Amino acid sequence: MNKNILKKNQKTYLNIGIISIFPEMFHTITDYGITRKAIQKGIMKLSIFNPRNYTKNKYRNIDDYPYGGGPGMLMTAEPLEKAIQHAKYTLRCNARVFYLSPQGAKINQTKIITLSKIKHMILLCGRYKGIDERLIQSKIIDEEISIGDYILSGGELPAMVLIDMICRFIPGTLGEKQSKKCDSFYNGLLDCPHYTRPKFFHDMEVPNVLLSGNHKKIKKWRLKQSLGYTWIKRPDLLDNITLTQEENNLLETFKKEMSKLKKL
Ligand code: 21W
Repeated sequence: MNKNILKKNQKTYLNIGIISIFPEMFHTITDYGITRKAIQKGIMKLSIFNPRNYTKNKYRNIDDYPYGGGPGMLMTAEPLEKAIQHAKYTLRCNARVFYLSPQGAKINQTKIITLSKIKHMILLCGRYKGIDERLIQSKIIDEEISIGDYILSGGELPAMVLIDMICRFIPGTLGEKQSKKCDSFYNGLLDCPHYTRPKFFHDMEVPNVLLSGNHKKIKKWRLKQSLGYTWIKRPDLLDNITLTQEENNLLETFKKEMSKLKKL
C-alpha cells in the first residue's frame, strides 16, 4: 500500500519546512515513533531553517527590545523573513506558511483534516513574546494557528504537535489495523474501552462479549461504550453531533445498565 502511494506521488507526500532557533528540539519527532517511521519511509520530509543563520550582525541576534517598553523580547522580522523565503525556495513551491501563535485560530480535529491535505507547509515557531507584528501583516504569513488556550514558551512544541497530528493522516503511516478511523474524535465520540491479556487483572475481568468471537455483537457493544463513555466523560461532545436512531437506542441502553449497576 505504501509503495503504491509513493509511486503515484513520485516522492514525498508531506514536505514541511520549520523555522526555529532550536532545531535540536525536533529530534523529538524525527527520532521516535510514527513520525520517525514516516521520515524513514520517505513519506514525510522535514527541513529546518534557523533564523540565526539569516542575521547580519556578528552576534547573530534574532531578538530585540519592544518599542514602547515593557518586559521581554521580540523576534525581529528580517531574519525570520529571510528564513521563510529560503524555506520557500528550498521546498520549491507555493508552500503555505503557518505562524504558530497563542493569538492564532484554535486548531481542532476538523481543521487537522483540512491541514492534512496540504502537501507543502512552512511552520514558523516564535520564541520570547512573539514576533514583530509587521511580519504577521506582511503577505508572507498565510495563517496564524494556536493549539489551545494555554501559554507555552514557544512555537516548537505546537509545531511538533501539529506534525504528529497531520502525520497520522498520511496514508501508510498508521497500520491498517490501528487505523485512525478507530480513534477518539474520528466520529466525534470518545474511543471505547480496550482490554488485553491477561483475562484477570487483580479481581477484574474482561467483558464477556469481547471473548465471544461474535464480531457483530462486539461492534455494537463498542459503539454503545463509546456513546456511554462520551456521555459520562465529555457530554459537551454530544452537543455537536446528531445520533442515529440506533445510536440513541444504544445510549439509552447504556444509561439503563448504568442505573441498574448503581442500585446494586
Ligand atoms: C507565549 C508567545 C506568550 C507569545 C494573552 C496574554 C505557539 C502557543 C505558541 C508565547 C506570548 C501556541 C498572551 C498555544 C501557545 C507560542 C509562546 C505573549 C501572549 N496573550 N498554542 N498573553 N499556546 N507560545 N503573551 O503558547 O509560541 S502556538
